[in-house]
Amino acid sequence: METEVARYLFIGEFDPSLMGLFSSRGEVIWVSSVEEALNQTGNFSLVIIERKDFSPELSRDLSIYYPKTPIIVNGDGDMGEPPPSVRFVPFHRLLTGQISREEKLARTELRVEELRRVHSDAKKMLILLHDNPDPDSIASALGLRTILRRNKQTAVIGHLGENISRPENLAMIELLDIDMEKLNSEDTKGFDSIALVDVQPPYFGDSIPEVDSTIDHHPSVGTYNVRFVEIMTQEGATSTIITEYLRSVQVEISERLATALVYGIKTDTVSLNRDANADDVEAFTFLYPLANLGFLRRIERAEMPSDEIKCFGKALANHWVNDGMFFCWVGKVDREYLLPKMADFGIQAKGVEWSVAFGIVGGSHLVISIRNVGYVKSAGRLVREMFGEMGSAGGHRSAAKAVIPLRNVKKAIKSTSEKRIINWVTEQFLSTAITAAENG
Ligand SMILES: [Mn+2]
Repeated sequence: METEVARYLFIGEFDPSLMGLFSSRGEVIWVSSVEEALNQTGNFSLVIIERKDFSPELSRDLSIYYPKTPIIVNGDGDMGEPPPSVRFVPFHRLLTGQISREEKLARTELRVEELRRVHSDAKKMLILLHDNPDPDSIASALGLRTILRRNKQTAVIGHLGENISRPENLAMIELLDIDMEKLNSEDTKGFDSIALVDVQPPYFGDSIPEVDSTIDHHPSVGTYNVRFVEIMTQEGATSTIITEYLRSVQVEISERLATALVYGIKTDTVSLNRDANADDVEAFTFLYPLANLGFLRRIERAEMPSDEIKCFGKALANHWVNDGMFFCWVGKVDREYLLPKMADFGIQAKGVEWSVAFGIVGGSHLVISIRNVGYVKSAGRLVREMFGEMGSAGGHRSAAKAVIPLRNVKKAIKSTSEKRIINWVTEQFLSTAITAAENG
């Protein structure tokens, strides 16, 4: 088959730079009048008309001469409805959009340079995650290591707290061959600098040394001093911030890193459904073609052990709904991931605006996982108000959790019996939800 060279017909007074853009793609013919336009021979791939030269009559004449050629007019909605096969496109706005995108990237690049300087002197640094590393935090750590041009010898990815338990997270770590170290607070002293991703210094209290940089999308709690801080609460995932960083400095994003970041954005935004904004969608769209979709599928259908499925089923069967709130008591569990899974499930119940799953994790902490439908009071704010004084509590608009040491529960309600805890948590939510509703 013969491949035809693209031919563009410009009618009217155009900025020569615009034609410059097209001449790299094919032949450009530029005429100033309609008569000239209708005197051309051969066919065109596209006709482009300046707005003041356009009229419906002209487009009709052109369609007779060039019946298979689409027409684009530099114009917008105030020119009325375009005739068939004509599109109005405001060129100046297209160019401004592109320029503001470049401006944003250039600005981000300056930030990345600042971040690189903060860690440049460290021989060995630590990228520290919160105690229950989730895909967003793991992917962000990998991305940060790439941004800082480091490897597993010069930048250790670590976390305090328990072993990772969620099957999907284990599958992610295994399939993508991610090296993570479980540390205690003494270990954190052995590094030349510390970077936090997806978490902020107050989370750790006094258990770690001074932090050098923080990148997060959770709201700030308390004040702290770090040399570099990037908090973007409008983003659905820290992976989105990291992706923008990577793009601004034009480093190559490996298949492994792209897969991790896609999964990070996907889980933190529940497949772009929860707290996702245009940046998350943009980052996701950029990464998706670079990711290994086979791995992604295998991570997402990671296996759950049979005894946990039984526990899940039993707890769900015993759920109760009160005032549009779904409650699910899970009892004693070893692995925390069951709670958010159940809370996610509960929010799908009919007529429900809030979903609360709670239980005792590791025999020592009451963990409460909360979801809402998104248009009610912020879940993060609600749990901070209710439980902020007793333990760690926080999250986003539609997803949050509280972790309260059992000894603090005992102080508050003089008991740690299951029945008392269930009643207490239920009452807390029902009374606070009522005030939340009154305040709109
Ligand atoms: Mn996150």
